[in-house]
Amino acid sequence: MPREPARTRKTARQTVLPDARRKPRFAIGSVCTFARVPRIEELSPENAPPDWAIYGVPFDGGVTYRPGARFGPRAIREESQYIKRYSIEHDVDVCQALSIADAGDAAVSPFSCERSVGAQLDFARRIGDPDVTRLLALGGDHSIAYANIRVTWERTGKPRSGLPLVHFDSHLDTVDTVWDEKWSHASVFRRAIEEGYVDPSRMISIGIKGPLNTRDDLVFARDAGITVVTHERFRLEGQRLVRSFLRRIGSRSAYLSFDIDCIDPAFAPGTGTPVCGGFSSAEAIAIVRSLRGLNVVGADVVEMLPDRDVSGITALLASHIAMEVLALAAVRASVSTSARPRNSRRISR
Ligand SMILES: [Mn+2]
Repeated sequence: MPREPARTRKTARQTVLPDARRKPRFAIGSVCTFARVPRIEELSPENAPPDWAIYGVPFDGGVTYRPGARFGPRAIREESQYIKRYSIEHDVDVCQALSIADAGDAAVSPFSCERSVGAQLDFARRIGDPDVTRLLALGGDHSIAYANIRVTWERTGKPRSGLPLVHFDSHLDTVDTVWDEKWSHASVFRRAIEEGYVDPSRMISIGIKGPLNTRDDLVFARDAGITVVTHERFRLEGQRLVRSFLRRIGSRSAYLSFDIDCIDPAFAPGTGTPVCGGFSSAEAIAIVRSLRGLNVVGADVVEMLPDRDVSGITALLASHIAMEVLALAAVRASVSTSARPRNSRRISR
């Protein structure tokens, strides 16, 4: 991937942050928003609609083990206050390149995963301008990715082959049913692939690690053509596989789903289905940065569980991962505006 300098546009809508020298980073206004970005209702006219909207999905009714991720969005927002706007590695000012807003939390239906999907769909579809605004969802358990993927697919013109997807996780999340239930955090990509929202031949699952229940758990993913990069395999040839994946999808609109349990519990204990071994925080951030060039048009960061966290380290990491995803989008926005006219801000199909 050639490293073009990410020139920052001059005339675009921007994100206006409070001046940290006047209003310190630890001072919160009416609500605590992600990384101190404005609430979507408070965007100034010149910065509306936002290029990206962050929203929380406080739902954990889809878990197969420990609950509590419903409190993830508020923990991530809380720990995100010290995030800064300029990426050294990408040489891009994320807030200058993109207008970002916090849309608050989605409505959920705590007793029913399927009904909660409906509530989240209704909420997400109304955020910002469907032709402009991309969605980054903070979980919540991984089941909340389904609705965000679906709305992203709708906003990218419903590509018939589905969206390419970069998936970070310990688990494949392609189980058909658990306890006879089709909707859970273990089935999210199975459902999204069945419905055609995701292109499994353009999906890469990074950080998968066992042990699994049975070797049959791998069958669907392999038959569907998902590129499964276990944690062990990533150590051996991960960067090569990521580069070849990026070449294969080119500039197609892609979705990124980040389950915080791909990180070693030593670095991210605040999660509900922990598996030992895994990426360090630094490795995970570096892998996300290595996706530079990815045309990310929707994303989620999920499975952050504050009650199991220590000193907020998992929530802090989740917030930084979310910012790194926005930095990827900022790089694309900066490169594309230097090459194309200003009015080409619509989500590329
Ligand atoms: Mn998952």
